[in-house]
Amino acid sequence: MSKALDGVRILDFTHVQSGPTCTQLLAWFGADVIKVERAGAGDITREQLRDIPDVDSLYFTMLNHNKRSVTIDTKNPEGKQVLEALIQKCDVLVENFAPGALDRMGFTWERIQELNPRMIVASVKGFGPGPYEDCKVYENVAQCAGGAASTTGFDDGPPVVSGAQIGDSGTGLHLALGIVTALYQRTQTGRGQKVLAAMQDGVLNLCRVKLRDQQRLERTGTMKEYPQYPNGTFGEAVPRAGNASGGGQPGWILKCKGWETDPNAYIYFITQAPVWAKICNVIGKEEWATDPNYATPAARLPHLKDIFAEIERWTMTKTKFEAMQILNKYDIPCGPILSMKEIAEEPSLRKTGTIVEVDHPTRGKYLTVGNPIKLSDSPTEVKRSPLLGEHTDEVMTELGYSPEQISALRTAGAI
Ligand code: CAO
Repeated sequence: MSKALDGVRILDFTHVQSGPTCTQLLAWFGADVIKVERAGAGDITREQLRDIPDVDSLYFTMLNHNKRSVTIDTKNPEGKQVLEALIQKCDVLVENFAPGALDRMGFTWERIQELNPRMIVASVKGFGPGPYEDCKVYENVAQCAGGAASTTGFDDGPPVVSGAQIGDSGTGLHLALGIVTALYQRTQTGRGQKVLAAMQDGVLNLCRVKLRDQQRLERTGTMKEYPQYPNGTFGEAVPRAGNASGGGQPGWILKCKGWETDPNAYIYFITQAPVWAKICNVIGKEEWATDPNYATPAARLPHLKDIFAEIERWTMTKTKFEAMQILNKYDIPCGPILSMKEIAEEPSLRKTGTIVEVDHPTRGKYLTVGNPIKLSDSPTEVKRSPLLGEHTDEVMTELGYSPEQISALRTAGAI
């Protein structure tokens, strides 16, 4: 079966996590992704957090599936010429170097346009234009600068970063959408364009509801769904909301049977208004369904702490899975806190290809997260990540270099 991005060639100049997340998605949708790496070293993540000596790390293998790897020294004049040939053959150049690195290499937007006016140049940077535009940025910096950390955690504790890589993988996703959009526009204009996804912007986009809350707070001085209401105090900025659900349906994380020894024996429980009477029945507080202090969502807001304490008395008598089973029967929205171990072993995720086992020539078998976006006419087959420079000869031959030229460039240290 054909793939959605068949025929699209990507010059993948990405490293670490944000850029590689983006190009991996494009590869899964069928693009030919040619990852350009530094000879001898490659993407720094190949050797970071290694669990097996001298073998590409899981960090690298899990972010670089379905790509080809070529090694080019792009600071070597002959290496630069190879890169120019690649620019002429590709549709998109994706990069997430520190600000200015591509220009310093000699590949300014103007130069790239000269070589290939159809080329789309897509970049992840830490910040957009402004006071921090020259800064190098990693995941947690973006989470802090994008508003996620100040709004995550508990009111009486410090800001907290999330385990979800919203700065890196989140921005990679934003960039991928920018690229396919630019490819679509190119079908009408015939021209390439620059695509920029700044990590601060990507995180802020995911924190959109918190900017909503900032304005609500400024207007009314309070937010009734936050745990600070009614007894705590609100300051000038959106506070950390603990595990509150943040929307119109109050929720909280509650202990389940076994919580004393299992750090993940918890359930997320939402007191959705339409099923309030069913919740009251399940937890044995039938009178709350009609008590004017509890019967309506507005009446419940000042009592949420007590309500969740009462529900927790019930959830603590059940495992998270037992509680799920019972609550689902009544359409009460809830979700178990799943550990990574439980997720890795979950058969339904294996069945859908969301968790995939991949074989690697030097590592052996390992688990990875497959393509979370499923297209009915463009199925994803997850293929192992390339070894460093595995496809240098193959790609050079496709670019028209003869075996003799390839060998001379290798001797010159260009590839
Ligand atoms: N041949 C020769 N040189 C190469 C090369 C190649 N094939 N590939 C890269 N290089 C060189 C670049 O030319 C550049 O050199 P100069 O600094 O002399 O211009 C250098 O390698 C690139 O380095 P960098 O500054 O991008 O890398 P770093 O490890 O110092 O910083 C990071 C890493 C991520 C902080 C930085 O790249 C960055 O801020 N990127 C943008 C934001 C981003 O994506 N962050 C998320 C990373 S994932 O957590």
